[in-house]
Amino acid sequence: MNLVAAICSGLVLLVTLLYGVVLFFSHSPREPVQSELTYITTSSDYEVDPEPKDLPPKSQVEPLDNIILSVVIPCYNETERLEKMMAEAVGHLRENYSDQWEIVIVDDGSRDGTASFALELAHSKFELQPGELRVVQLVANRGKGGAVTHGVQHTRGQYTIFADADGASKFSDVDKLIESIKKHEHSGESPAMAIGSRAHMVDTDAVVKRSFIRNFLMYSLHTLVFVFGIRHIKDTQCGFKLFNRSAIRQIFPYMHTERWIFDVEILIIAIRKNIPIEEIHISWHEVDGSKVDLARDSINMAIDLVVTRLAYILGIYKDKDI
Ligand SMILES: Nc1nc2c(ncn2[C@@H]2O[C@H](COP(=O)(O)OP(=O)(O)OP(=O)(O)O)[C@@H](O)[C@H]2O)c(=O)[nH]1
Ligand SMILES: *[C@@H]1O[C@H](CO)[C@@H](O)[C@H](O)[C@H]1NC(C)=O
Ligand SMILES: *[C@@H]1O[C@H](CO)[C@@H](O)[C@H](O)[C@H]1NC(C)=O
Ligand SMILES: *[C@@H]1O[C@H](CO)[C@@H](O)[C@H](O)[C@H]1NC(C)=O
Ligand SMILES: [Mg+2]
Repeated sequence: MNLVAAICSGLVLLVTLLYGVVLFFSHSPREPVQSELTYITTSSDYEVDPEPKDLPPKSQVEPLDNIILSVVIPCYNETERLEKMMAEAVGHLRENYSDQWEIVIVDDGSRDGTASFALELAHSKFELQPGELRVVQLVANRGKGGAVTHGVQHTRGQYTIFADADGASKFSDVDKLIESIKKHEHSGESPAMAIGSRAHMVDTDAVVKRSFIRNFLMYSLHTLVFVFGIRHIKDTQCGFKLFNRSAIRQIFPYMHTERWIFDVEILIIAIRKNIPIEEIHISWHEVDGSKVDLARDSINMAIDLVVTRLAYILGIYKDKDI
């Protein structure tokens, strides 16, 4: 009897301790400040329009202004890499979506002038129409997850994709992603998402040429993700993920993780809510200038991964309004 009591109190202590540790490492993202709910764009005479305008509100069900595709680009110090990516994206958007698209740049507290650089490109290089490129500036760096979470909730399109500023993914593959979720479309909510996958490339130059340590960390992360329960998705980390409006409404208001592991949290929420996920092979190439700091970020990623998973199990993170 005493033994049972001892085991029970031991277990209670352990769970309490675990709860405490997970709570300690859990994230609670801050609300956006007023200026982060506005954007800057170019004006009709192609001058940069410094007057900030209000972003569309969060829980919008229907697309606005006939926009089909919104592209969210999280940027942190991207003056070196953004131009090439934007050239590819703008070219494809103009050709395949005429004027029914927008690009939302979320400048995550860059200190190299990424925001004005993007507007200058929009103005003098690509000659974009007002509103086609919107720049949202976060007052302080939140991390890629924070920037993406904020950006995708204030887009206008029927579909929204987030894509990396380095142009590592071939932008025109977005059409394949959209095509793949159309079969899930039926009357009513029908949330759906499609994610780019590099899983077919693990044996090719693009991956093999990465440093040994980089690949070692990649495989360790894959193993950890697998152990922590995302089994049927081969590439969770690809920065090329597309959502329809109801998927955005069901996933992003509930996000917590602001750093690299946010990709996994998106998938955890989607799986918990039975949102269909299409994993689509895309073309992808390694681009220099990575913002991932291997030593620091891989430890943080491992912690975030375990914490995110346990926080849902322990009920510290919730993905429903109660
Ligand atoms: N918002 C935000 N975005 C970031 C931050 N760090 C990186 N990014 C963005 O995240 C995207 C991917 O960053 P990369 O540095 O290309 O990451 P990577 O090492 O290439 O990682 P993989 O593409 O997954 O191999 C880019 O658009 C970056 O600008 C950050 O602190 N905040
Ligand atoms: C979309 O772009 C591709 C090239 O990536 C092209 O082959 C295709 O015809 C375009 N489709 C439309 C509808 O413009
Ligand atoms: C971002 O750019 C600024 C200014 O060039 C620099 O001081 C800072 O260290 C950069 N941050 C990162 C993480 O590259
Ligand atoms: C996506 O969400 C919208 C809600 O705005 C819905 O009308 C549409 O049918 C959904 N489904 C797909 C697969 O696109
Ligand atoms: Mg990259």
